[in-house]
Amino acid sequence: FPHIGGNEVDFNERRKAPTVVKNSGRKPETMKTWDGRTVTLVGRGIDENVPEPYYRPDGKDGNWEHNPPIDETGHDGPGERGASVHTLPEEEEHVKEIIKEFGFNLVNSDKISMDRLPKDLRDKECVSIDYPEKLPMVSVVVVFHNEGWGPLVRTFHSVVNRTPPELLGEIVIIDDGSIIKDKPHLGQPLEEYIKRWNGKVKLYRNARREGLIRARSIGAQHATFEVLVFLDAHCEAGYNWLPPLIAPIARNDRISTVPLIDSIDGQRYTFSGQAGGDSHGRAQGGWEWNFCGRDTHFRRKTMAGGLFAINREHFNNVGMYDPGLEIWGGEQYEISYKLWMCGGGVYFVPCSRVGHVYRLEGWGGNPPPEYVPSNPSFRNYRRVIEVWWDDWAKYFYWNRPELQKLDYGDVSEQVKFRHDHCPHNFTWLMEEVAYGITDMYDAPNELLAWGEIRGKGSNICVDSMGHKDNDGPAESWYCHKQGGNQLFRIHAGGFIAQNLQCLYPASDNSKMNIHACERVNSPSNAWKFNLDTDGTFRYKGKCLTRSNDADKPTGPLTIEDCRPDDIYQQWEVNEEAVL
Ligand code: UD2
Ligand code: MN
Repeated sequence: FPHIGGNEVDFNERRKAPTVVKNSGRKPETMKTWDGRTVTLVGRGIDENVPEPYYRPDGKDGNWEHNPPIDETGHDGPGERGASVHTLPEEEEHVKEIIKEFGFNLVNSDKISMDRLPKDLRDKECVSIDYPEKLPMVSVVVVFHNEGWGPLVRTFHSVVNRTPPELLGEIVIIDDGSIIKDKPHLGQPLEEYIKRWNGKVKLYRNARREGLIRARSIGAQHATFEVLVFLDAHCEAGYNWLPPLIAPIARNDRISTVPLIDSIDGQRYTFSGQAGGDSHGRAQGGWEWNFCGRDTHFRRKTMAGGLFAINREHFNNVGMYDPGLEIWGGEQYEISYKLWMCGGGVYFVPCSRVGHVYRLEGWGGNPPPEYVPSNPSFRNYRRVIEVWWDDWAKYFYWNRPELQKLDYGDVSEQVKFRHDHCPHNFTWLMEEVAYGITDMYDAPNELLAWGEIRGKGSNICVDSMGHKDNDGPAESWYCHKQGGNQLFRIHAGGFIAQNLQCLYPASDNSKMNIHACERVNSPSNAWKFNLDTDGTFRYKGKCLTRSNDADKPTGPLTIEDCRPDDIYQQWEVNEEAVL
């Protein structure tokens, strides 16, 4: 493929081992670890010469607020300030295909100006903050793979339009192996289009798809300015988004900052604050014990997503992202743990807002991390867990026992980096950063057994039939040893779980439902497992029962009075069913 401004990049050739910098003439700082060793911190740390942001009591606009204000004349077309954009009936069929291909309604995107104004969702206090006068210049890094045109290009427009020109060094875009033959707009047309920015927007193409994680590290290696800002390829920068985001980094180069990510609807292109956040839409990143989703019950505070800013040298010093992470997922945990545990941190900056278009259902592309162990995310998760979680790893494996067999490659470089440079352990992270771990929803209950639940002496297994959220009953079906819908976990405290949901009898005991696990307040909504004795699974004293009809051995599972020596009420849990 043609490329601009550089050669095709082979990641392995370009990757350099992390080094410790001794910049600003200061001696590298050392710190004692939890186990009494001394490690060398990377990065400079706090620079007292950079003042903290200052809230103006006079209520006047802060020094970096757009001044003169952004000219709003002419901004009255579709989608301006986040006004809802509508699909016409005759467009609907085409829209469906477009969503399948790109994950967004590009027909509606094309109705909106590239220079539209976003909706300003900031707290009104944000406009009255003075940030340091002198701030570092940034390289905005955007990686993309097979993205649609409008949201991609609007990302560049929004950054150019709403970043003070003296701070915007460049926008580095990395085409991560897009298939130009299928997406011709990403070839010559994109190269022609970005010329309007006179070289500020630089395009590099990976020789092959590296995945978003290595692609970002490649972008960092092309970048030349002091601070890196990573954005997805379908973002819209908010009003005065950059100074608040980089001010904390100017003061302390060991910390990384995360803007508040506003959600842009992929159909109508409206803006809304984050779900799960407070009344201001302020949600902080977190993780569940199995790394799937960010359920509020399992929320752990103060972790980054994929949009963040970091001092470029510091990103290098911490070894960028673990290069063994593939395609998509888990890198936000890796970089967050690394930053916190190695003497820095991750901070949310509520006055910096960036809109992000979330993929719509029906997208045929890179899937979110559904429960398929072959998904590259799970390999990534294992790498992160094995390097950073210490003894806490058991909680992950209690929720994902089958992943203990998944190959995750070699992490010795990451382990060595941690050993040499990181003073804190995971317990410190949990206590000092994530805190609040006493609730039963926080730590999973111990895993007693996992695998298929097989009727004793039979070929019949408990099967969720793909149901969840109470949308249909779990039944019995022929054992297939493929895991999936027949993979269950038996947890102390009385839970039969699949993924993050649990099995419970319907109120009339005529069938089994699967839905969110219930808080156990009394033994009455807990299962009792007699795994080592009579093999019964009991709920409120009654037994889980499969069909005793030889002609119809599969079907509904019931809860019946327990009968001694009834083989149809006896179960075995076998780990042999995986993947
Ligand atoms: C979320 C994060 C994203 C990243 C990801 C987990 C937000 C708003 N987004 O992404 O930053 O942390 O979760 O890994 O927090 N891409 C490539 N190569 C690939 C696949 C994707 O370059 O092989 C690009 C893609 O075009 C996009 C970016 O990577 O610009 C992130 O991917 P996404 O937008 O599909 O995923 P999303 O928003 O769920
Ligand atoms: Mn995205």
